[in-house]
Amino acid sequence: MAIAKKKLVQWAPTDIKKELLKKYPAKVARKRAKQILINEALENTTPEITANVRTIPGIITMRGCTYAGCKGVIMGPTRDIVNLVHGPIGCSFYAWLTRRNQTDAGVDGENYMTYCFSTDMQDSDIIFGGEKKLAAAIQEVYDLFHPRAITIFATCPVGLIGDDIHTVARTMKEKLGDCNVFAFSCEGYKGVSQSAGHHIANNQVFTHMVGENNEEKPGEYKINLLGEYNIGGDGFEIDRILRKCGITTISTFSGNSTYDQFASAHMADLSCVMCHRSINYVADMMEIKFGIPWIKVNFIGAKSTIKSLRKIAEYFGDQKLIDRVEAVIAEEMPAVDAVREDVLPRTTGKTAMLFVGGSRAHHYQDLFSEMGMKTVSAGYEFAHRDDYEGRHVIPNLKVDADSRNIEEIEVEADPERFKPRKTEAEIKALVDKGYKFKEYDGIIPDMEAGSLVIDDLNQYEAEKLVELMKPDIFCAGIKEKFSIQKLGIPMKQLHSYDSGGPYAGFQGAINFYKEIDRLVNSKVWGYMKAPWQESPELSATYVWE
Ligand code: CFM
Repeated sequence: MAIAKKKLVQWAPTDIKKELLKKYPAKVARKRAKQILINEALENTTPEITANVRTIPGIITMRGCTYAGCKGVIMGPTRDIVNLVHGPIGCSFYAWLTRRNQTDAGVDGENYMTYCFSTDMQDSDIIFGGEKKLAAAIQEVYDLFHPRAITIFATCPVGLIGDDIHTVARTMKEKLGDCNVFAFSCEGYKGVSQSAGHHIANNQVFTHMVGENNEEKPGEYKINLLGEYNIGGDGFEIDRILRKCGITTISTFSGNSTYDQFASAHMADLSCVMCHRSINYVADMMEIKFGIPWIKVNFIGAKSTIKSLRKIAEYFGDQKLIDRVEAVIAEEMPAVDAVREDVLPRTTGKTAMLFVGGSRAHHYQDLFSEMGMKTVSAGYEFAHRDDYEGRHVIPNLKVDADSRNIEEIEVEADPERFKPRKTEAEIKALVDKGYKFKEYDGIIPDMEAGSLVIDDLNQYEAEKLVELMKPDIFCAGIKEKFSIQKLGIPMKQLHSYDSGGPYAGFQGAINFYKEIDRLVNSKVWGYMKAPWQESPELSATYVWE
């Protein structure tokens, strides 16, 4: 049933929380209460939220599985590596091109992203084992494409029957000779969400590819862009801006990435972390092993883009780069401001809700605030406490059976290749000026007091929240799209961007302003009731009546 549009939020946050929990059995309500937080300004501390815990069975979560995080999120956007799924065909089919990570084949022309590689396990493979079939599939891939690498992904049944995918991978790597073959134990059930899959993928990427190519790369101001997956072409827009500034991207993890980018990542002089959730530990490992410092950046929102560019320039500290960055900002901003000023009178004062993944629910608040819009409630599907409260909580994170399930790899300084990029005095000079390395404060400090921060929001709570707070726009994913629209509220997918984007960088901000203006000011939601529901004109009786 359509909800009549009413502007005023009449419910106090505490009452909203109570309403969300009211229908649950006592035990479930107690558990969910810890994941629903009313933001309050506390002196020097951030309120604590429970996150990265199992979803309660029976609840329709927005989350995905561990395999999705490994195969789809981290490895999916690589273009010259063949990603071979060991499992029933459904796991491949439903992960085939459903995430809008774009690729550009480049001069080498290699791009396997549009293919769907699977061992297509059958009942007999489940009963008698699928290792032989996997070896044959690897051979077939090699004979057909001769890629630099073939990676193998375990799906749930593979874990259950115990196929030893790592031994198959090692044997095939030796046999093939010139093709790197390695595997991921990323069965869907392995962790509480896709976040576990990110970790499994990144550990193997770091172990099997990073540091393989010691060739010096051309270019100045060399960076790694970590946690940028080129959804809707975001990465292309960021690349455009960085190139214009004269900054060289040695590797992107992993939007439109190549094998060689991973292999050369240790040749960069700074790691810039876009999505903290999916990759912050890689930034740490790069620093420990090779001496590359890292900073948090955000290219979502024009202001955030400017801030991030300046932060990169300040790190290198070269006047030529600092001037170039300022020139690019001055060149790009008039077009951004023109569109922003045009939409502002129509968007100011509107409200948004964002429930997306593990970083966008935070990043996109910048874009909305540039449009004068307020985020009244937000949360992540699978982020950890540090993404909510900031990295200072990391030492106190509870280790439970689920997190223990995910391997932490031990990294040490590389005896030959560890090279501090700056002297201690240089780092100290930057820090004294207020420069922040390895820092992420999370979503909570950026949200207003009284706003609702909710972890792992589910279908029921999403609908209830919309019903109570009537936001002007709701942002989440495809599973939420139509149930929210049926409530008469515009819904924007912030995973796939529906069919839009890019939304990163300067051009992305322009695209976003226009799109959100169109959505929140559309009159279509006023026509949710069909004319005959409002005033029935036809009536009839059956002949036998
Ligand atoms: Fe990082 Fe992502 Fe996200 Fe993520 Fe994702 Fe994604 Fe996302 Mo969908 S890596 S945490 S697992 S920014 S696929 S590109 S949009 S949930 S907020």
